[in-house]
Amino acid sequence: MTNTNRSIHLRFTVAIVAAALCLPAVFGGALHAQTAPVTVRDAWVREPAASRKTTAAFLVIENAGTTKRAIVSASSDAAETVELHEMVRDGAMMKMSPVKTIDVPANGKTELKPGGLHIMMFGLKKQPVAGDTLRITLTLDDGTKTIVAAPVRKMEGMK
Ligand SMILES: [Cu+2]
Repeated sequence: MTNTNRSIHLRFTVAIVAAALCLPAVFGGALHAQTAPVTVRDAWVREPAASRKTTAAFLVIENAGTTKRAIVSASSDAAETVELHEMVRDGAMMKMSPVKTIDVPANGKTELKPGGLHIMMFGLKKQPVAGDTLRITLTLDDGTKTIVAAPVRKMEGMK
């Protein structure tokens, strides 16, 4: 009787240890599978006018996966506040408006560009000039983060 109980208890302990050992491997695998399909390219930051503490960043985000993804937030150590923005028509004027998310379709891409979607940076800590590189972190709806190195460039005309 005592022996049986002991044996059951031992087996139970072994099962828990096995589960604990397996979990990180399974979790890590799932994270990797979700993270890999989303990539960012052609990131850049508009050089702000000398006295301005605000600028915008642009990039192309591609999703090679079969699940729609979305950028849910952005941050940067170069700015106090970073927001996701779009340009919307207000009568004859275009004005900026914050958006909650920027969708990236499955097997597709989303372009953030002047006159459209962009990443808004407020309260720049150091005045960025052409040639600098700012680091921006994008957080996706699956919780993964992508760090983007965005060179600062002068705006070439208006698009
Ligand atoms: Cu904006």
